[in-house]
Amino acid sequence: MTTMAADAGAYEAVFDAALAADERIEPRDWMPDEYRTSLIRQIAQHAHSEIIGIQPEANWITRAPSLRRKAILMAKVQDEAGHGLYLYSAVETLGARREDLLDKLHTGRQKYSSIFNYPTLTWADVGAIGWLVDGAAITNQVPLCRCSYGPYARAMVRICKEESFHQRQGYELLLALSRGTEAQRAMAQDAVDRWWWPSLMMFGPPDDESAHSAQSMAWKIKRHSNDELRQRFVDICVPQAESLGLTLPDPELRWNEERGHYDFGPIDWAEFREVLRGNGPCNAQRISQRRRAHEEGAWVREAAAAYAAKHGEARS
Ligand code: BYC
Repeated sequence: MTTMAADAGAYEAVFDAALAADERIEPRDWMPDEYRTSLIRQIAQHAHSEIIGIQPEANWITRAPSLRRKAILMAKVQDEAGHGLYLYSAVETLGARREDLLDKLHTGRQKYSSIFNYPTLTWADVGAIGWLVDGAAITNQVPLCRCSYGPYARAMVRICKEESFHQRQGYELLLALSRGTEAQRAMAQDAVDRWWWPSLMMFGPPDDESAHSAQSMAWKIKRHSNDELRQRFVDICVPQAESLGLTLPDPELRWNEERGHYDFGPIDWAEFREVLRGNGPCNAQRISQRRRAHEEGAWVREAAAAYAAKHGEARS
């Protein structure tokens, strides 16, 4: 064995032992290339989702029905931009360059969550996104606070706290509509009907089709499979829908005493695959708007770089 091969073996043993002991892997630690690449893939996709996720909700800032609702929505959207910043910073600790990641997003070489390719047709959609989309995000992301990669896990702690507020504001918004006029209640129900199934798709493909789950779970990046988290989310939502006075659009939804979980109907995976292929209702609009925002923000990036260079703060 060459010295280099012996070194790599020793490093790998340290990495494996750290994972086995549930210790965190930090940026300067040795890690397998595939672990690094998979983390860059997942965290970049997550960061892109946060900033693309701004679009459907920001759409309603100018049309919020009261000053209070407008202030709440603006704060939420600002939080999402902040989540993007934490996550791009986390992915940079793995050696990825932010410009490259954004370029990959803008040219369709990296994904963002399928959920943000659906339109926000009414004010109630802001409530449905908060309740269901942020609710699904929390269910998926709380276990990521225990992810083996330190910077990602730490970013998730703060993100989850903020997402909890978002989920509550969505629930409270829908409750107000559901207890309002008949037209308001109908608007809330229609929004829940449209967002329910896409929210279940957020958890990713079924376990037997999930390309990355087994390896990601072995590396303790993911702690639960896509289907486990999806089931957990359904179980949480059913009683909440009842207290909201709204129904979920699934005639097969019923409590299964033996499993101790709610059974639910089949998910339209053909629709999910179409959205991932770029053929969802809003894919083209989301990307063109993102590209335009990036181009229009060029002067800010140039000014910041010039300022940093002048004050000796330029990053290598
Ligand atoms: N949309 O092997 P799999 C939020 C891709 S919430 C698009 O199971 P993995 C927010 C997957 O990337 C949303 N693509 O993958 C909330 C892979 O393709 P690649 C963001 C999806 O990684 C409110 C392929 O399908 N959250 O930010 O083991 C307001 C096979 O899947 C989706 C996160 O990103 C999807 N729904 O599991 C604002 C959480 N699902 O990469 C913002 C972190 C799967 O081979 N991410 N794909 O080309 C994760 O937990 C995991 O990456 C996933 C997928 C559970 C999403």
